[in-house]
Amino acid sequence: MDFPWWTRAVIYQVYPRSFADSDGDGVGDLAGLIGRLDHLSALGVDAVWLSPFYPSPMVDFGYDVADYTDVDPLFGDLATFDRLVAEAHARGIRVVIDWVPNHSSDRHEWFQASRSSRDDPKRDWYVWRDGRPGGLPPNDWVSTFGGRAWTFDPPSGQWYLHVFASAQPDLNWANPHLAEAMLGTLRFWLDRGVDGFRIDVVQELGSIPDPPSPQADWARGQDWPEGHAIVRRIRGVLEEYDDRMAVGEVYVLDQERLASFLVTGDELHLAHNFVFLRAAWSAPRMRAVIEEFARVATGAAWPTWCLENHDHSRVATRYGPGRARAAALLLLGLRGCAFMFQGQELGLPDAEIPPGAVVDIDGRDPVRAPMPWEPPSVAGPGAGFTTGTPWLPVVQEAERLAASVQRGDPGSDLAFWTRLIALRRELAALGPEGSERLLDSGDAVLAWVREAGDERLLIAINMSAERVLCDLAELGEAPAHVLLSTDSGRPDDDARALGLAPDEGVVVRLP
Ligand code: TEU
Repeated sequence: MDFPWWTRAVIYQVYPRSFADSDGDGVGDLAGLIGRLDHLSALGVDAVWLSPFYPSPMVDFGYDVADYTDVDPLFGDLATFDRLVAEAHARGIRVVIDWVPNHSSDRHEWFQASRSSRDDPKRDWYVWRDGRPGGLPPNDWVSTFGGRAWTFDPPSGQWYLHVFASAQPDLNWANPHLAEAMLGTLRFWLDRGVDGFRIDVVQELGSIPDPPSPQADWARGQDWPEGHAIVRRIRGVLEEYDDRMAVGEVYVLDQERLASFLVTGDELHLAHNFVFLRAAWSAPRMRAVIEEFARVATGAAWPTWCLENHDHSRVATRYGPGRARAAALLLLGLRGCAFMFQGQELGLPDAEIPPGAVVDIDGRDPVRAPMPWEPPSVAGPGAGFTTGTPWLPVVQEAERLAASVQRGDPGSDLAFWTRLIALRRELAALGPEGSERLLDSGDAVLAWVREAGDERLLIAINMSAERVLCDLAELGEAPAHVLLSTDSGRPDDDARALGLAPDEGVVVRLP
């Protein structure tokens, strides 16, 4: 059986504003990213996913797209993007880009035309409705960022829908011309050599605001039947090309509905699993989530694991700093595609953002703090991210956690991640060909066996605060070998009656 690249991939999310700044304006850019690609090669990742770099007024830092087929001058230009793809491909790193089909910026020329008059040919490219009597909006939907999901446009006397900020009007996929124009933007980037797309808020696609429905419906979290039809058309465009991949941000907290975008094989290849991302650090809870996904992931569905992105508190803060490595083992030891977020390999916590420095509409600045490449004592307050003033402060721990500091330390988080990714490449049992079987290992320990041919591995993570003796039958009588531990000082001795310190995780070769 042949496994496509994305079934085994480790995909590294770059948030371009915060990765590396080449021109000293304090904001990261594509040339900066090119200059740091060797960090990604050394780490061993298979692909990068770039958050939006399109022209944008940056009301939602690029998730408000004003032109789907260009690069914002802040980040570079199309020639730099082409160079990025070439440089990444030369290193064997694929390039996945973000694509935001649910809404554009209100600065997009399509919306400018749409709002100009009720008779404009593009009027119907967005979702316009009459209000209810008494100056009320068409229905009571609320936006994800708070407040009404409708904004009144006095000149034309109608309301437009926006699931997010009012500067992010929802596109009307029911209009065939809009749909064709959007699908054309996919081909634009596919022709430039991108390997896939991360698709923003898939569950909101195809929302039908008629007739006005009560708010309870909205809280359902949507995954509209029309949305599945739209995703099939998107997949159809990818199928015109070889070997491309679509991963959806499907923000539904129900794994069965999540899997419904995957099982038929003609929608998404992969979908981010927010039930997993939001699960508590507890062995029974994690086991339940992983088992449930396995149960509902029939047909073409393939697992995707992800614990961090640009919207959520980082692992080192959410679970605690001592758990970042064990979380890495969880992420990369499970069968499936793994997504990581820039700085996760450094064990970065959320940054403290002074009230005066908060800029995000939804308060997500702490996870978007710039990458600390070098200690501030050496590189100045920009920590090697910028020679200017960073747009957000770097983490307080930059001196200790900077990439250059960790690179020289075999006991660092970065060294652990690098070994773990290498092991995942090396051992077939950790790849897509390796089966996965969760063990009944009690409330403290999450343990599972990966197996391919005669290669058998046990992965065990102590999620409790106590030292435990993990006396699993799988360990057998003969000595087993610890291939990797989150504790870099642990000897690779006999693993029988495996003792695990709090928050320790190990990969053991079974006899
Ligand atoms: O996020 C969608 C989304 O649902 C988030 O608003 C999420 O609920 C919230 O951040 C949880 O804290 C995507 C992008 O990832 C996000 O950055 C954008 O702001 C949003 O879409 C709008 O495009």
